[in-house]
This record gives sequence, structure tokens and C-alpha cells, in this order.
Amino acid sequence: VEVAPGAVHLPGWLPVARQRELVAACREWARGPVPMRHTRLPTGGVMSVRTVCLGWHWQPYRYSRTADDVNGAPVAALPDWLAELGRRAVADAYQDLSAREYDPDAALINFYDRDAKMGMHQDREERCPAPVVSLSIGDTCVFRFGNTATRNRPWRDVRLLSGDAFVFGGPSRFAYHGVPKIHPDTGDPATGMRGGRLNLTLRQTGLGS
Ligand code: MD3
Ligand code: FE
Repeated sequence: VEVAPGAVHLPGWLPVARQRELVAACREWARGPVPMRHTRLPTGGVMSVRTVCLGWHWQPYRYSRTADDVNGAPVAALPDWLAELGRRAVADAYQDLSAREYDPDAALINFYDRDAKMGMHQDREERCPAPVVSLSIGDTCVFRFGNTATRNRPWRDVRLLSGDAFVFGGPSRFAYHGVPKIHPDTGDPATGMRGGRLNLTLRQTGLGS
């Protein structure tokens, strides 16, 4: 379902068995080498979402190989199977053959408890226009998809359910977006999630080596 040019929603894309595997893998990545934590912003604020990164560590507002703002540890590698999963999502979202060149080198894994939100923002730290792939597991959320000019209206609200994939490429890559609401206790316990929402995003940073 193309929500906007280049923004393709793939409802129910991940089988429950695959969601379970991702939940188990995220539990391990959340333990370390860099523990999943609330990111501290330069303003002194703290994000309500908890995040752990693979490949490159995101800190506001740059990527690094070590988690200078957490424990200084080198970030865990992005496994090839996860990059391949992202490539399959891009291939399913777009009709052309551009997915063959999609080579994500970073993943951000966000955990939302029932009260967590993410304000409207753009993802601009990547030096590369390649798509972002988002995978949702657990509680349903309201995803707010805005425009490229301002963080304000117009926007569209889309519900993202457990197992949904979303690919943001082309003209949608630098659109403002956020997560204003989690619908508590709407996830499928068969995924292994016991409340809350996981979102994995795959990115190609363009930073190299
Ligand atoms: C549209 N995550 O990690 S995923 C983020 O559900 C982030 O955790 C949200 O925004 C989440 O930066 C939304 C959907 C998403 C991710 C990246 C995008 C949409 C995007 C980049 C460009 C345009
Ligand atoms: Fe984002």
C-alpha cells in the first residue's frame, strides 16, 4: 500500500515465527555490549523510547562506532541475515530492481512501553538517500507520517500492527514522522512480546568502513 510517493506499507509482512526470532534476538542485543537505554538529548531531555543500535551507534545527532554517550563500548555488528531481511522488504515494496543495491549497515531498535512516544523529526544523519525499512512487533501504534517541509500538518496517521513492514524511500525518505501513541495490550503474545512495542529500522548510513 503506497501511503505517499516512495512510502510503502506492507501489512502483516513478517510471519509470527519470524517475529519471535526477532524478539529473541532483540532481547540479546538489549543486554549488550551497549545496553538498551533511554537516549539523552543535548537539551538535557531524555527520550521515553529505549534504543539499542547495531552496526553504527546513533547518538543525537550523529553516528559513531562506539557508544560514547553510554558505556564507551563498540557497537555490535549488524548481522547479514538482518540486512538481507531489509533487502527483501525493499524488493517487495518496489517493483524495480533497486533492492539489489540496498545494503543497510545500521539498525536502530526502539522499545516503546505503553506511555512512550516519539516526537516529529527527520532522520538526517545518514549520508545516503537509500530507503529506511521499519519492522513493527508487539503493541499497535499510531505512526504519524508528515511532510518534508515542516514538522506540522499536513500529516497522515497510520496504525502499525505487529508484523507490519514499512519502506520509506524516494521523496518520503526525509519526511517528518513520529509515534504519538501506543495502544496498550494489543500485541500478539505468540511473538514473545509481553506488552510494549518493538520497532527495528534498517538504514544505509553512507559513512563507509
Ligand atoms: C520515515 N522510529 O527510529 S519507524 C526512528 O516506530 C523512528 O520507532 C519510529 O522514527 C518507530 O527514527 C518510526 C518508521 C520510520 C523510520 C524512519 C523514517 C519512518 C521514517 C525515515 C524517514 C521517513
Ligand atoms: Fe525516525
